[in-house]
Amino acid sequence: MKSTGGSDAAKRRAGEAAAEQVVDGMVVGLGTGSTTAYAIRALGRAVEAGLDIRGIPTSFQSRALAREVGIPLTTLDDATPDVAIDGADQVADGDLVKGGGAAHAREKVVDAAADRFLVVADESKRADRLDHSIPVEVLPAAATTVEAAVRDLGGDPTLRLAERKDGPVVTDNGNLVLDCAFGALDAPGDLATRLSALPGCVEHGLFVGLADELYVGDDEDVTVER
Ligand code: ABF
Repeated sequence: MKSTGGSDAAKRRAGEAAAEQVVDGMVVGLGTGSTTAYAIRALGRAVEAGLDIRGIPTSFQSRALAREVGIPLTTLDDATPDVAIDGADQVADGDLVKGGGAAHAREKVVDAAADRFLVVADESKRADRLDHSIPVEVLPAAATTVEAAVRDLGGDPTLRLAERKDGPVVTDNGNLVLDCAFGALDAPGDLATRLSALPGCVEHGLFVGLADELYVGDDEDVTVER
């Protein structure tokens, strides 16, 4: 899983501290990304030691990792997550930008459905104000119209390309991603509402007012904010 941002030790501390919140009988939303992967691996070790949980993955990647480490899986059709553990690309005042892994649509569905949403991040993700570009997943047929609408909202959209630049990134849902630069956001909630209203926008990466607890790792410790 590709690693971004701060040190692996800091990510590991955050992920493993959040995993300790999971107890017998829980249904756990399993986020995506390198920090959450530490939580999933810790949960796999706990399952091996006898912890009885079920996971609901948020992406192809997190499903594959959960299966690899032996976490039994379920779906939102059959269970409600007691807790979700998921990473972020940027965190400011409890609000998040997510979607660097193009998994934010399913992440938002699972994270929002959970009774408790635990965000795991290293300290490099913290900001005073959100100014990271906002990933917007769009129906392929709506890419051009959503690009125009994002420009009308004051943003600068760029179609996300695959690493080898031989085509666009295609999400697990078969859609495209526009990375939309808006600069520093004074009112992330307003922008979130406007983006959600665009026809053809499947989901955007602004997670406003969703996080319940923040586990931030550094090279020595983990800070928990509720
Ligand atoms: C997912 O993975 C995201 O929505 C976010 O984009 C990314 C964070 O990855 P990492 O933990 O590798 O920095 O949670």
